[in-house]
Amino acid sequence: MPSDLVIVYHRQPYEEVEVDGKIEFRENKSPNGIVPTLKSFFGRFDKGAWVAWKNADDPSNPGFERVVEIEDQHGKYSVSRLPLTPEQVTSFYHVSSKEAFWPILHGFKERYNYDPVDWSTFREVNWAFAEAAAAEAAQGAVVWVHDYNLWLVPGYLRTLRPDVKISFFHHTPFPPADIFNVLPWRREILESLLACDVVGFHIPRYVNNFVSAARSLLEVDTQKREKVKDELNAQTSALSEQSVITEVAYDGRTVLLQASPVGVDVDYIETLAQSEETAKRVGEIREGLKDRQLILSVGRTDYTKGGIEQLESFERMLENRPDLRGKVQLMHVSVSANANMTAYQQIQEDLESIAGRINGRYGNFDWQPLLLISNPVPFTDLVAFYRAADVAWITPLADGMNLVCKEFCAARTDGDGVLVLSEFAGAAVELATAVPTNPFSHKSMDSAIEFALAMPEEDRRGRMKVNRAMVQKQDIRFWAEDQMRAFSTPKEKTASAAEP
Ligand code: GDG
Repeated sequence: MPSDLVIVYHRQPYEEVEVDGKIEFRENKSPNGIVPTLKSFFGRFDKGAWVAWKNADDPSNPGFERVVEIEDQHGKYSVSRLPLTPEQVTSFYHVSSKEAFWPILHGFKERYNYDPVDWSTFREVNWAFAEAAAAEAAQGAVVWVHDYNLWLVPGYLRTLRPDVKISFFHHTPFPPADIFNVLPWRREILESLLACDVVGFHIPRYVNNFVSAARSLLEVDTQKREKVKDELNAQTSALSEQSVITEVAYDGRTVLLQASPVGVDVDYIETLAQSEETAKRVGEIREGLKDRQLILSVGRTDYTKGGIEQLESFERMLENRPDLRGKVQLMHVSVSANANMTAYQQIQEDLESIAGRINGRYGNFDWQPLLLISNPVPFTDLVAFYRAADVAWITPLADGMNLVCKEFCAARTDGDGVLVLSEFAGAAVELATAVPTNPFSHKSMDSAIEFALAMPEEDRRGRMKVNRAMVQKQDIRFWAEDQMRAFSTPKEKTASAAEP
């Protein structure tokens, strides 16, 4: 049966586990993150489908089926799994997406690696995703494509299925034209994106960057500009925009541009944070701290997340503020999603080396200043650490949104805790009362963390109240509703047509 919502995302929406020699499909272990959120959209449509890839030569799964039917808490949906060879995966994902696009999207021109990109493989893989989506989509269906590694899918899909509604969401930043245009395939990428009905970004700044890139290469007409909603421009000092372009016309079509910040599942996190088990765990953590202040940092091991710069700031603090030695503890959770890539291995080595130096220089029998955690922490534990921390120190050099800082605020049902947040996280546009910091400046990094550690309780609570209100308001459901409005689904249309 054709589907009226097709989600095209490179990752599969479940985990495969082997039970008695047979493969079973299970709900992803991590209840946070974007995958469960995307799946929850299926409940709003009559029939859903997901398109992902699967390693064709995976020896652990000889019974590989191309399309599987899944039934989980979100309903019934089918998953098309494109069989990619290991060479295709390396070329499409690790080389083109991670070595070429990722650094450019985050503004790291110096890390951009052009030579190994095999553009024909990138096109071939994107074409396969587009064909699979076209095969699943019902007449007039919504096809929702996610992230830069599928940049060419909208253009291909538009030629295969002119009838479908195509929406594309960027989870990363979108860089200014002079950085985006470093990509030799810039025109092809932009033309593909302009074949969409809707192109979504987290914040207005990325929308305007996209328009400036499109204008620099193509004859696009700006149709409409709107003042940025107050809640998205909460802080006058935030790196936001006063107004945002909401529509462009290109090649006889109108494309809606949307700034729609992804939120977190506040209800779920609050329930976890208030559970007895969490309270017990928080008690244990605090007891282990022996009255020390806990600074918590969580992020993937990636140069964009600013882990090295953060540890260096912590080292400077211990050097310059002897009075804080023995009084603070930094827990730095940095988990690698691409441990097999050289760039990420190097960061891991650098983190370990700085952590060793800090602990070697300042630690003693009673106190280890820095705990570096490189293995994933169960989400329930993470929430307990969010609750137990005095300060969440979230300092990416560039980040599309950053959900960790929102999870931290959601978990603080006690109303306490300080958030120090990089100005270059998309979330900084929303979280007006976080302590802002510029991770490229030693002075700014060092003063922000010291300011946070010394903040009086009244100020902490006042700031947390404002941030929590924003995280609660613009939660994951808020984002979902925003997306649904842009889709204007056939099901919703039927429902509203039936209203008196
Ligand atoms: C991309 C964009 C954008 C981390 N360590 C552990 C763990 N995590 C979870 C966090 C959070 C998620 O991973 C990280 O989300 P972020 O949003 O911070 O970052 P990216 O992975 O880079 O996500 C980003 C996002 O897409 C959504 O559009 O915000 O800007 O780069 O949920 O909790 N979870 C567990 N253990 C860990 O050790 N269980």
